[in-house]
Amino acid sequence: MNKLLEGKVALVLGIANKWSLAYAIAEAFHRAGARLALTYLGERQKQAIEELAKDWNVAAVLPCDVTRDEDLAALTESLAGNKVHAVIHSLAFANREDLTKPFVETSRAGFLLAQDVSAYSLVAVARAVAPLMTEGGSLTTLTYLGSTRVVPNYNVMGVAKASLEAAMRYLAYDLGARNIRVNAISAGPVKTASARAIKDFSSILESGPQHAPLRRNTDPAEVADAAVLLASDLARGVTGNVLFVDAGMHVMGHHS
Ligand code: IMJ
Repeated sequence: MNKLLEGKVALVLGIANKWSLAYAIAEAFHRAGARLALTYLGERQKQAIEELAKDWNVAAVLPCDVTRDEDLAALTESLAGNKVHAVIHSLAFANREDLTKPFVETSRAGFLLAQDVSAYSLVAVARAVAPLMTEGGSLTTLTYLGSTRVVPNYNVMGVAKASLEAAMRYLAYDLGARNIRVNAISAGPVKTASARAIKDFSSILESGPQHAPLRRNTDPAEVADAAVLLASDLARGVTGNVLFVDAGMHVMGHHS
């Protein structure tokens, strides 16, 4: 592929390990010529991220717990002096029990935690990074079909993703005046650390090959290539969108 992101600096939040969608995206951004800034959650992750990133052109590896305003302020401080062109927001969290019990049992605290980490964080990150995006830019978040359709067990995360998608649209409106585009990629099921923990995930992965229009599951590299597109000038007219990268699964109403 040609160097669609040559000369651009991209901030990627949400790499946990090499199965993370954020990892596939960072890798594709590197291949497309971007310089990367990466964040990690907790000191334990620092070494792991540095190891994963060792072959990339890395401007910074920074701690960032998106629920802490201090961390976001420090992120802005650390990156000051760099112009940032692209941001990938690829993180979410809900209590494990809220992804197994009936949704009606969701506690107030569990609901608010999922909203804080998975949806409000996009607003907080946008506000922290927008001042550095002086040449315009692109912010891309990751979402899932459970935001608009009921996917059993997705529960409180579905509500958080609905909130995330709405926040994405309002941010697209606010930041559009500064030529900052905001979009979401709705990825099909991928076996990441976030998905592995889910019961019956293997049966979910059987659905793609049988029922998706492309008759297969989603490859992280396909999500990553779509993220390169959205961050690139090829997508200069694209903002406020949810782009499905799911082998077409979202079009199905019923299957035979
Ligand atoms: C998650 C739960 C239920 C069904 C699910 C998922 N399906 C998919 C996911 C069908 C694809 C993965 N996904 C899209 C997520 O957004 C996962 C978020 C998540 C996962 C965990 C597991 C471990 C934990 N908290 C989590 N919080 C959010 O403790």
